[in-house]
Amino acid sequence: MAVNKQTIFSGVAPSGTIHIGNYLGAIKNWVRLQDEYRSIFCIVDLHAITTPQDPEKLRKKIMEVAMIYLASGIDPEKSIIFIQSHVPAHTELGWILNTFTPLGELERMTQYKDKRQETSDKRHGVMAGLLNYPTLMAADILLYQTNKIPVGEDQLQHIELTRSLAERFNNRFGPTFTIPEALVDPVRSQSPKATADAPLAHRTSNGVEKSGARIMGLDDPIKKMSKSARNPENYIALLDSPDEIHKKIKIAVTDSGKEIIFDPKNKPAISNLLQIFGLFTDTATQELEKKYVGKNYAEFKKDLAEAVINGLKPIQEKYRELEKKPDAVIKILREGAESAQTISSKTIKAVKEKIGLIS
Ligand code: ATP
Ligand code: LTN
Repeated sequence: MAVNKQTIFSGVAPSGTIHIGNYLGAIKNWVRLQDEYRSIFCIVDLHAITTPQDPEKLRKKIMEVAMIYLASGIDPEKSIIFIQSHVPAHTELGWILNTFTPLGELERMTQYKDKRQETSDKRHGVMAGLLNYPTLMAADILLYQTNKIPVGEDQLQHIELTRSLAERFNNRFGPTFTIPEALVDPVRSQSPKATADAPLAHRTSNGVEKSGARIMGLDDPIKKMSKSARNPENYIALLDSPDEIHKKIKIAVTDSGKEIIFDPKNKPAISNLLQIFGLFTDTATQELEKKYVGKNYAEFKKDLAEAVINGLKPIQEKYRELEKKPDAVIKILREGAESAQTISSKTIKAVKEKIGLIS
């Protein structure tokens, strides 16, 4: 791994069902980026426990996410893959950053506000870990002197918080953290050759504007596709069978009218399906629009289901192979943790010294 490369860091929490939104919004881009950047991909288990988890299921999910990373093409020869709780510096820096984070900044995070509703326990109310989720995420990022964070658009608010924490810390104690930036893949509306650094514009009914990758729920195109959705018809899981995929796409909500056009404001459902189609086949949504002029939703949906099935097939095959070799997967994760430990220990040592702890 060349030292002069910029660093990217990202993670997925092992909770709920990994879906094509996670893949298209995050993991698929990591695979492409790992050649260009020093890449660190984490299974953020300590983030998963900010909402209630069953221990047996959690253990399985952690392995599932690791195998999905590998099956999707994250290559341990090129990237560091590890489990967050294997590197104690994450919780150490997370705690330290908590002592520098105004409560009000955490309370206004959208993800916190949404999850607070869903997870609030009748007797005890909300758990403190849910509120402190973003400081742990900031620690994940800042420990590795990360330059870029490839994530879906829903994470931008957390990254803004990370940046302001880092800036404030640097101002008070001197340069300590690299100030990171989000890397959000744009919708491929014009050219399949678009890159995250050269964002494309996409057409909306009121002109041209930029948009980040956000896959919406199949049952409700106004809300993002979500791992914790109660209704499995909200998402296509990465490990869904061809039959399930056909069925879910068939019953996916559509808009009124018949035209297959990309217009997220007025036709959110069909635009979402076009976006999924485009991302799986590396085709501009404008090309797809042309292809489906005069065709009906049923024909379009049948082709879309085939495109998703074909796109997921190699991942699912690789996953089934990895399932047979859990020891090999654990070995990759242990080695990843060692490399992550080497990098992060330098940052945590510097932080402790700067704030007056004896390290
Ligand atoms: P939950 O809904 O339970 O919060 P999630 O589906 O958002 O979970 P995360 O683990 O929070 O999943 O996200 C993992 C990665 O996937 C992040 O980079 C996130 O931005 C991206 N991601 C999640 N959902 C979508 C989506 N619908 N479209 C695009 N990217 C997404
Ligand atoms: N909050 C993120 C998961 C996450 C993450 C990170 C992403 C935890 N730590 C560090 C990027 C960098 C999410 O996707 N829900």
